[in-house]
Amino acid sequence: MVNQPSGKKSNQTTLHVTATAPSNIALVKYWGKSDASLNWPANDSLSMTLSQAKTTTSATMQPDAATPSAHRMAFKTTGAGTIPVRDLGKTTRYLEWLRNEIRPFGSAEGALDILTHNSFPSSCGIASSASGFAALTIAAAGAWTGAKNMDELRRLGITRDVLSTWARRGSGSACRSIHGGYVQWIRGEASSGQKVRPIFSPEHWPLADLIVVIDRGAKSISSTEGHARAFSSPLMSVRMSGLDERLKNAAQAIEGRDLERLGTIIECEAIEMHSVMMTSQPRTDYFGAPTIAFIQWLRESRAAGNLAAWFTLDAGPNPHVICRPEDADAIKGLILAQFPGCALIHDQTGSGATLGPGQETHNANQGGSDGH
Ligand code: 2P0
Repeated sequence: MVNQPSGKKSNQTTLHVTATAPSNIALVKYWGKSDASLNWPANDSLSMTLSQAKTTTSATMQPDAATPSAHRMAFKTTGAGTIPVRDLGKTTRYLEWLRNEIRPFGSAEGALDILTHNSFPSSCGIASSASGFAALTIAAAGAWTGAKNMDELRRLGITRDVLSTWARRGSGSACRSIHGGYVQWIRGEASSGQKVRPIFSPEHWPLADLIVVIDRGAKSISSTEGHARAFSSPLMSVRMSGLDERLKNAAQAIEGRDLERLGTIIECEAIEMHSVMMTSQPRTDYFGAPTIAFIQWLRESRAAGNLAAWFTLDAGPNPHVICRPEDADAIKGLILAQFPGCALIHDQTGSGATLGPGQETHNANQGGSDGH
């Protein structure tokens, strides 16, 4: 439970709002939890918030729902129209938990119609649970309290810190997507002591993130399951012992805008996290030969002086190539010439989640074009 305001209630006039939340790429990773039920991480992490890869979620109060928890949800997809979500379990449980958190800040009654759209294809190496739960949290808070934008939420006492604390419960990495720029998630000595802090603004050091889609297949092991396996790896204790120092060094590299230093750190970090994954019981392999071929090519090209770019990896096979924005187009050209079958998403440092008035009307129970 976050700090509560002194009984201030909203007038609940706005019933239709749209939240947008970007994904984020971890530079120092969250992998392993001290308490899975609370998404309390085993270590601090540090991420860069993106801008192009984002989730847009609109929420509308249902005027005539059978029960307050009869939420209706749909995904807007590219090419297949609007698809009702059939398995509402995890999201409905989260929304009911969230409703109890929001109640002290304003009315949180009634069921919601929720329509979600990702700007990026699923399973492409972009953390959709981060942007998804961040956008859902903000949209539900807006629809339930009647707040039309982030300022109005803040006036109700629902600050970015509060939203981040809530979103974390839906998916750990979502807490970092509420904020912009470079964001540190501090685990604290107890779960209640966690903090999420934007430590450098996007303007401090804009960087490009070229997401190379080597493999579009859905990953076979969910991140939540992967987290649960992490401590079975004999490498995990070694990893834990060095992470504070690594995060400090990464923050210093960002402060000094030292790309070579940051790049060296993030490559080591990504390989170490995946080494933990591959040595967990049961083992968790998120990439294979095509990703290794890409990494080798990138490192050889860099060593030959052809590009100034470093990779990191999420829980999947698709590398994120971090480089200076002014070099991004040329590096894109080199990647696509070498790997012509890959798709590439050109992203960069972004400024965090937003809330605005609803942009369209919808009915989550209608319009499903493929009966998914
Ligand atoms: C991260 N990842 O720091 C790391 C790096 C993937 C690799 O956070 O169980 O979807 O919902 O809290 O946040 C992915 O895990 O897991 C993740 P849950 P989440 O971004």
